Amino acid sequence: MTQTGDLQTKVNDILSGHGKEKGASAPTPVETAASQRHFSPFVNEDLERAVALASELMRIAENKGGEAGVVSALQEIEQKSGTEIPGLVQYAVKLFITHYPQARALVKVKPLEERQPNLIAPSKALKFAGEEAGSTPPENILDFWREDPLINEHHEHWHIVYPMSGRPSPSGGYELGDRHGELFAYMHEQMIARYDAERLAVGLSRVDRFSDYRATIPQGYNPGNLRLRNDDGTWYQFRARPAGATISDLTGDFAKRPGAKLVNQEAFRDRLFEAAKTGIFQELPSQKPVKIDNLGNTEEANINSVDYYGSGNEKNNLIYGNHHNDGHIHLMLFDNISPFGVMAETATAVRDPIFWRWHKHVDSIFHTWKEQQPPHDFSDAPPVKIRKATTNGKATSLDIILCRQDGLPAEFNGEQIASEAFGYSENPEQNNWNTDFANTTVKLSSGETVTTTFELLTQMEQRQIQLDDPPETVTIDYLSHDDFYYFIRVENSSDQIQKLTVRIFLAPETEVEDWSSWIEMDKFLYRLDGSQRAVIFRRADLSSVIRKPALRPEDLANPDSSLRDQQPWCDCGWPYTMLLPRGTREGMEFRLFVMFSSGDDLNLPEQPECCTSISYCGLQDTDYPDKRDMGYPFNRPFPKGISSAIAQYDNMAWRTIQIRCKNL
Ligand SMILES: [Cu+2]
Repeated sequence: MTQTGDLQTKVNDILSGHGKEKGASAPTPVETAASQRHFSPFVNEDLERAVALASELMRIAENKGGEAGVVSALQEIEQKSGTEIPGLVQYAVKLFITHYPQARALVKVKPLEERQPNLIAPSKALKFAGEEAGSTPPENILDFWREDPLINEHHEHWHIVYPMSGRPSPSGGYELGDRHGELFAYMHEQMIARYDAERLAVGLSRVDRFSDYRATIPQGYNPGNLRLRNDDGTWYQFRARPAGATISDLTGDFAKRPGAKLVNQEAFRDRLFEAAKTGIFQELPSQKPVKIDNLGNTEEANINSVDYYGSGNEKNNLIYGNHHNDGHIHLMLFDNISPFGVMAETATAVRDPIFWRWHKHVDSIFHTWKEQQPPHDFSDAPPVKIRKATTNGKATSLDIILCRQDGLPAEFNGEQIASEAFGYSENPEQNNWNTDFANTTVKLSSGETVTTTFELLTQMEQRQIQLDDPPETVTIDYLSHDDFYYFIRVENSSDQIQKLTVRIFLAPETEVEDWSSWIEMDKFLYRLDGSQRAVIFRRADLSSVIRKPALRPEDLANPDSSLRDQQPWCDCGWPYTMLLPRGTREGMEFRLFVMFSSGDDLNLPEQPECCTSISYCGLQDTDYPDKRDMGYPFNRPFPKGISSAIAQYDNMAWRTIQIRCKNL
């Protein structure tokens, strides 16, 4: 085996907890009631210690340099095993690999379902002590979605890329990523918009925020036999949060946290809402204006909070507290009994319905601030025109055209189809510019055909995963969809070249007037010649929100597919399989929105297929690439309504489409 191969094996062993059992004949011990509490990245001092350890590894690696340096760093980490609280060393290794270029060039973090299969198995396969696992009805209808391994991996990975204690660095000066607070707000808000769309599809109402901390929580979550394996080979078993429980004042290890007492959490909550509403952090010794970024930082709370409490639990004179993190701690330890519930881990928290209720509450603080902001002034729109129409209350822009894979030739050139099938021509015989292509089949000069559609298709798929100890194969039901493509027509109203940012969003048809319901689907650059009438071709698998490369069911079912390895950073983002909401068996109406803003908004590297999710993860080692507020234009109220703004401006349009699940 090469040295790099050894290195990869070492990393795999640490992250899967298999290192320590090698050569030992006894089975690994099961540790259900931990004598020592487990690591949680929502506990500031735990994360600070993990970041410090990752930084120490960077220093070791840097001193020696090159591959030998990375080897030395990982040797050091093996010595640390057992000296830190369980779970911390694994987190430090993930931080090190993600944030240290020489390490990520040499080794990969394997997919979560390979590293820790027992942590992502569906609850239906995890019955424990005879009890039904999963969430209580009716929430269990969406267990498949909340428990999707790739969504959980996305959430885990995002927090590794954006640690709230700052990114590890050899010099020890920890800094947050660019616009961390705003992105913390935006990424979680987008997850909720997507979850809301799933809820509406199954007849549930949108998520109800958890804002009354004294109220009982009707939605329970039982993780069953969900467990993770620590780097020392011991297991950590998660505990159920029964329906009808309440949270209470924290005792023991967490008694000195700023928000340990509910009365303090309530005071922090009220002050955060007050700051959001008035636009000023009023209670600070010197008042500070509220911006979305410092509000996100303070709410999380991370090292750039306006009153960060630093490491140590002792400081008790906080004004805005540690609201979001302490909320996770209350909800993972609602009755002060260990072990923790799934809210303790970024790789499991989203499985629990309370995660969504908590984050909807967190989100409502950001929304309160956004509601106070002046509406966008769209007079800075580039001089371009996309046509729109309304027919019987449905949006029917003829410039928004979709094709599924099954409507296109097996091999095709998208740009060529765009101009031949849908484009403008001086020759009236070949001019298709004014045709409405709703469910139409077009014959190309090659003899092949192209069929447009307003129905996108999803389907439930299955794949197998292999559990650990004892080895057992379980089936995961998961959502996926047929590949699809956008063809968007736009006319340059000026004779000047226009560089454009194309922004695509989607919302359930019933929610289109609510700016918080819009799901970002994509953003990218396009260049128009003077007076050009162009048809933009865009593949959905290049979406700015998804991790790259896009993983399809055939990749997920193939354990040998190297596409599945995490290539730290590059592949941060939402899973491609979940790009579309599931819709319904009959077909659920959604609205697809397209907007053009100035191309100066987006600052993308030269290579056209930039690998990361620029929307949810930004770009590595450089500023967030979109100059606009995240979620633009749906990050502000529309005083006269979204429909009227769209009617008024030439640079935006929308179209009603359907999303149908083929095998529900
Ligand atoms: Cu999170």
